[in-house]
Amino acid sequence: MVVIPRGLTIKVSIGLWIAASFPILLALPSRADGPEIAPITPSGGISAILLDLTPPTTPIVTDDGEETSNPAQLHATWSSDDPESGIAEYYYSITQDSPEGPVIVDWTSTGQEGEVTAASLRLVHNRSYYFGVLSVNGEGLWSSEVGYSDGIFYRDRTPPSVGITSPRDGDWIGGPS
Ligand SMILES: [Ca+2]
Repeated sequence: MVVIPRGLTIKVSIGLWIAASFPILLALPSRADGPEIAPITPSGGISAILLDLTPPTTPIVTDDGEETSNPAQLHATWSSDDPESGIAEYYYSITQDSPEGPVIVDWTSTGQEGEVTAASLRLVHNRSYYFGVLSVNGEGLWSSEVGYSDGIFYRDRTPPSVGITSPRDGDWIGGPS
């Protein structure tokens, strides 16, 4: 146990500061995988704050297979874990041609939903589309990398419509006279 005097501000990790307006008992963990647990005990009361100093895992993202024929929507599912503070929020984006390609859906929150159906899209024939997903844990830490799907190809399978303007419907187009 380390006792931190009243009035001190200590930096516990990147981006995390604790203002010691009361004596703080900081218990460093015995676990080998890092200083993730630090109970804080104000004088006169008992409370504990779980500090999560590790980001969530990079999301694993799965789209709907090799190919789609729907030009208007794309769907994907994903998962990411954080055993200490859980997942608070996901963000996804969609790019064309490659994970680094042109953005067709910019970063959008799905809350805690591990899937999305992006609608009102206008996919281009014979192009591939990639979902990128970031996760945020309960401590506000972002996954250190974007997880990407392996891409889904859009192929237009709708036959073109043919409009016949001549002869018009019902026209008599001749025969033996
Ligand atoms: Ca964590």
